[in-house]
Amino acid sequence: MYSNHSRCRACGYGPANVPEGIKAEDNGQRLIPVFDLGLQPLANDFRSEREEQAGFAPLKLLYCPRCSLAQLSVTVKPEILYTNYSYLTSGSVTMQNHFDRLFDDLGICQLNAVVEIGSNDGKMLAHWRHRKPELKVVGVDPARNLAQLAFEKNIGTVVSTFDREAARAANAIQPDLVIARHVFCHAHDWEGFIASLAIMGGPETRYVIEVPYVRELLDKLEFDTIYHEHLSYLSVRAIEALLADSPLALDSIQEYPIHGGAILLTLRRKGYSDTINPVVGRYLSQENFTLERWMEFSKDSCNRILELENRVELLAASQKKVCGFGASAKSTVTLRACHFSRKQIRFVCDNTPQKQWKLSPGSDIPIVDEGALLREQPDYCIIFAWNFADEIIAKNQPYLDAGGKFIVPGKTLQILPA
Ligand code: DWN
Repeated sequence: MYSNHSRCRACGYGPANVPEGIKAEDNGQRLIPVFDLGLQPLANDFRSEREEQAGFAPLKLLYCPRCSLAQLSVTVKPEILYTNYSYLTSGSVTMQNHFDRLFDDLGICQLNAVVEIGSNDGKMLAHWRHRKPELKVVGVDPARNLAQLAFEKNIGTVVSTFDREAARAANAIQPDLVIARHVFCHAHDWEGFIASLAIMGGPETRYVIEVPYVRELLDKLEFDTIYHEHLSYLSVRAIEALLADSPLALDSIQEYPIHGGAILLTLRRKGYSDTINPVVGRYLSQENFTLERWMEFSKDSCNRILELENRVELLAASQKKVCGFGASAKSTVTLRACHFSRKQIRFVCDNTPQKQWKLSPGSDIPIVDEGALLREQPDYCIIFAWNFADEIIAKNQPYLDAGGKFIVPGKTLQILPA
């Protein structure tokens, strides 16, 4: 199901896979454990009561003292995680607005062809082609079930994990932009990923990678974004370490609030431009993701988990009904970290058909439709999809009007209305 990972993906620091406790021949250079949630289910392994779950794997974060990259201690097999994938790119207004911002910021209107790596159900490519009907698009994604949904939108998908062969196939449309949104941090073979990107397009092609920014994770204690799909937690410094010996160079960086705070890295072929964008140097000088910072994150995150666990236990003890909203990967992490079962959380509402009437991974908590919130009118509802909290609160005003309260997890726990 998984393999152990002990050598830094960005800079190669650390031994080959030498078992912990055995002195490696290379003077004991090791990645340092900084956050450990123990054995955890796979965050998107939503199964019905009758189906067998994929299993559990260690969820432990390791820190590289050389380039500061944080990365998981194991790599779960991609075919287990993604062949039949429950996560659909959100159809929310928040996400549609993000697609429009990217369309404008990346100048998609002036382009002929776009390849998306990790294209999921083709939602973004379909949105962009709706704005520019003559845009040639193709996706790359390993999930057969999602490729079918993309096909129904008339979006072609190379059904494969992204590699050189998939890149050659997608390159048939000669893309002038290749975009990978929230997929690079899922990649185990970084060199292979960058080499596969460079197979596509031509001298002017832009390669755009959007990933959660580790500064936001540390600042906002986003511990629930740490799960087996996210193998690495990206800093500009780690990307620069990786690109040093690659055919691509970092050309520009933008930040967006999506998914709790993301950076958009634009890469170009080396030699495209002889001017170094000062923004890269600014990020490198500002980044300070030290071991001490990570140890503080771990302590503060454990306190956040305890605070939510105790708050909900008290509510359950006083016979209050509590549910969740947003059966996200984040909800799986939080429900397990807080040791919640149906005793504390009656159900979790979600609008994803592939998740409904199944169980939150590793628990007996059922996932139900959004309408259950009004039908059951629980006293409290925890918004696990906090990255969409504004939109979720706005669309559930009737629940609030009937006396319901939202609990919004974050660096500090919020209860609305106060
Ligand atoms: O990297 C990843 C990020 C980008 O997305 C993937 N590996 C996994 C996934 O993480 P997630 O599951 O935490 O993503 P979301 O988009 O935060 O999940 C939101 C969940 O909430 C979805 O299951 C849909 C649901 N939802 C809903 O039921 N009603 C969301 C909204 C906005 C709603 O109104």
